[in-house]
Amino acid sequence: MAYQILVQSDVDPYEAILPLLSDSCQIHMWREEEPPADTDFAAIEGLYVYSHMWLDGALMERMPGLRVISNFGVGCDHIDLDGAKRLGIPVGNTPGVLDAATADMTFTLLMAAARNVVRGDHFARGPEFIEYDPSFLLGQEVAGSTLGIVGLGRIGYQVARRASGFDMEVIYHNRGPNRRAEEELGARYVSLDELVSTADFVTLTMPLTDETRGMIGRRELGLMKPTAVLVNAARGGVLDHEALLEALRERRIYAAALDVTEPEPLPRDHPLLAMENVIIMPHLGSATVQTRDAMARMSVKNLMAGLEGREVPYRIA
Ligand code: 8YV
Repeated sequence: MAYQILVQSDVDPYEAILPLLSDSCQIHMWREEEPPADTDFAAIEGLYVYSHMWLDGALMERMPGLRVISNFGVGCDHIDLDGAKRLGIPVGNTPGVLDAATADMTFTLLMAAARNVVRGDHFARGPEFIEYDPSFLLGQEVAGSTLGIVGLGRIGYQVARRASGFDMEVIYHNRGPNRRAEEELGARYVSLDELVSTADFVTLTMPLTDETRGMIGRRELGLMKPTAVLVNAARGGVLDHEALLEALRERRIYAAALDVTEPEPLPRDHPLLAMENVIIMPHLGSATVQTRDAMARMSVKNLMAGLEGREVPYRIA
């Protein structure tokens, strides 16, 4: 008999996912904010979370047969983890497989913002580029500079590895020290204030939690160097967007690059979208074919384990 699963997703799930489930599961789609009115909640055994729609504990409570929640992605700030814990429902995620891709994107954004890649591209295509000028669009030197990583976990470690290839000094701030990064890469633990005031590049790769929400605000941005670049590859909520807008308008930092925003997407008339000194991506950190395939397999493994009554292999709560 097929397992009854609810797939929460406001877009079509990545093409590799549903075929992995279709043999063993009967799939019910949940596309809108609320699950479809005709959902037989009592029958649902598994929840597969694809997009970043909020999943509330109250809803889990309405599914007495729910044995597992599987999230496509590592960050689970859109899931009421406390609610799941309270109900004893294991939640699986996809750590590790997306570290390299996300670190690559973090570094891509760092380089692109430092060296004006997006502005340069627009300029080179536009009507004003009629004469080469060596004084134009001077960026910030990456090689030999200081990188400050806020949140040196798995992804941050990969960012630090990439930085060592660019002869960067790596400082970091975290909940606790990361001995491996210190020993292998010479990363040095500092306070958040020291990090933001001394780094030439600040990259954010921490999870969004009650502690990290709004962690980079007016004060932290105010401490940054006027030549510094900020890259957010974490979640929009860790950064105060109003304060960022001010800092960019007043040129108190050199540039920012955001893979993520809050809300996501930003309203189409949001003033950040009109700024030249910010690069904004549509949350592409882990968006490679290889990583998406690996995330699909891992998240399906978690789901199937829970449905079959086995230990969820990658469990966050
Ligand atoms: C995913 C991410 O693309 O894993 C995460 O936390 O932010 C991204 O890698 C996303 O969660 C899938 O929707």
